[in-house]
Amino acid sequence: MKLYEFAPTRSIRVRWVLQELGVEFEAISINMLAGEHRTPAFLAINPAGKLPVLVDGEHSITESVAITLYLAEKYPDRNFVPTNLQERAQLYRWLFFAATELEQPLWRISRHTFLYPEESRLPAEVSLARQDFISMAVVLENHMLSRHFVVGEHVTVADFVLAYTLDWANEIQLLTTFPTLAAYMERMYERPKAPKRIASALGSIGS
Ligand SMILES: N[C@@H](CCC(=O)N[C@@H](CS)C(=O)NCC(=O)O)C(=O)O
Repeated sequence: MKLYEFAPTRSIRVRWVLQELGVEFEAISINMLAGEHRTPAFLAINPAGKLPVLVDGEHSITESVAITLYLAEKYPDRNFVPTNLQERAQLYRWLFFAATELEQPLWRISRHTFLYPEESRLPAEVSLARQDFISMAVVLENHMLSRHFVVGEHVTVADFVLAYTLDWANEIQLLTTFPTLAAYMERMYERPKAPKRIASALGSIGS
């Protein structure tokens, strides 16, 4: 398998699952700062020009959350996707929650802080998105008060996806009022096979 990645990005979610599974993969770094994700060669792999991409033989998969589910289902022995229908429903719930309710505000903040051209950035969007994140993080904070993992009693792909998303929030000081989420995220990154945190991955670019 080949993982097209760029260290500090959502690629971390996929790398995390691959490392936890202990499967061999070839890591291909696409330097987004150098615009390598917009070259014809990369656009042939993902016409959206986005990372991560997993290539498994003849199959190419995009969308970080979909890739984590694919990997978990390809290697079912680790139970990263619960077999129980009710637990699986909760897994999907929290994966969608991560990608829509938590990640989208974070993405809006990134866009209006440094991704859009300066003249297109709207400061009001940043404060609205911060508020949107906070009101949804309260829901997860309450859910995690007496829990170790987000679904059931064992780690699932939802924990890897959420931990990365919370680290992203932590990078922009959005976890300061969520001690349970901060502790959960730290606990997840203490796992022996955890990937680098975003800050450390950022620091490793070019080294
Ligand atoms: N929903 C997609 C989002 C992928 C995405 O936007 N990746 C960013 C890096 S984290 C990217 O490649 N951005 C390039 C661009 O938007 O031009 C996923 O989860 O895989």
